[in-house]
Amino acid sequence: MNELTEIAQKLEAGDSQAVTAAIEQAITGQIPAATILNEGLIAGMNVIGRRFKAGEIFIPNVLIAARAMNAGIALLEPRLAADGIKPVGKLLIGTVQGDLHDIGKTLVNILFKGAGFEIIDLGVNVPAEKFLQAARAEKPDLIGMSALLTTTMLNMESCIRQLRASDVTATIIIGGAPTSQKFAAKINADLWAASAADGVELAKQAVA
Ligand code: B1M
Repeated sequence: MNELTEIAQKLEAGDSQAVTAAIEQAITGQIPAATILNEGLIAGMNVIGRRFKAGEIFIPNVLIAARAMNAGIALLEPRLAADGIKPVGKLLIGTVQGDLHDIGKTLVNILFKGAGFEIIDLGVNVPAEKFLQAARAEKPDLIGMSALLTTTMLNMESCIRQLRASDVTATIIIGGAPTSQKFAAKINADLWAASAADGVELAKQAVA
C-alpha cells in the first residue's frame, strides 16, 4: 500500500494518529502537499461521504473521520499555503434565524471541507443581515442555509429576498430536513440538497 492509499484508508477508519503518521511519511517521501490533500485526505473523505449517503455508516463515523481529516489538514496547511494552493471554492454557511439545529450543518461543513472548499461558518440562529454582511465581506462562491424547523425554513425566504435585492451574486444552496426542491424553487434558491453529500456534488458543479 502506498502512503496516499494509507492516508485515505486511515482517514476512513478515523485513526487520526495513523493519518498524521502517514502524512509525515508522505512529506518525507517528497510527495507534494496538494497530492497528499487530494489523493489522500479528500479521497478518503469522498468515500466517507458516499458511504454515509448510502446509509452504510452513521453520523458518529463521519465525525470521527472529520477529526482525522482536521488533524491531517493542520499538518498540511502551512505547506499548502507555501505552495500557493487555493481552495476549490468558498462556502459561507449558517443555520437560519430562530433555529439552533446544527448537526446537519456540521456534516455539510465536514464534507465540503473534505472536498477542498474553504468554509466560513456563521453558526446558528443567523439573521439575514448577518448573511448579507458576511457575504459582502467574504465574497463567497456559495451561500449555504440550513433549517430544521418548519417555522424557521420561512426565514430562508426573507434571507434570500434580501440577498437577491443586494449586490451579492453568490450561488445560494439550501438544505435541512423540512426543505425540498419545490420549496427551494419557490423561495428563489439556486440549489437544494437532500444531503450533505449531494450538496458537495452540486457545489462542485456550480464552481466548476
Ligand atoms: Co429538534 N426538532 N427541536 N432539537 N430535533 C426536530 C427537527 C423535530 C423534527 C423533532 C420532532 O418533533 N419530531 C422538531 C421539528 C418539527 C417541525 O418543525 N416540524 C424539532 C423541534 C420541535 C425542536 C424544538 C422546538 C423542541 C422544543 O424545544 N420544544 C427545539 C428548537 C430549538 C431551536 O432550534 N430554536 C429543538 C431542539 C433540539 C435540540 C437542541 C435538543 C437538538 C439539536 C442539537 C443540535 O443540532 N446541536 C435537536 C435535535 C437533535 C433534533 C432531531 C432529533 C435531530 C435533528 C438532526 O440533527 N438530524 C430532530 C428529529 C429528527 O430528525 N429525528 C429534531 C440529523 C441531521 C444530520 O439531519 O439536519 O436534516 P439534517 O441534515 C441533513 C440534510 O437535511 C442535509 O444534510 C444533512 C445530512 O446529510 N442538510 C443540508 C442539512 N442542512 C443542509 C444544508 C445544505 C445542504 C444539505 O446546504 C447549505
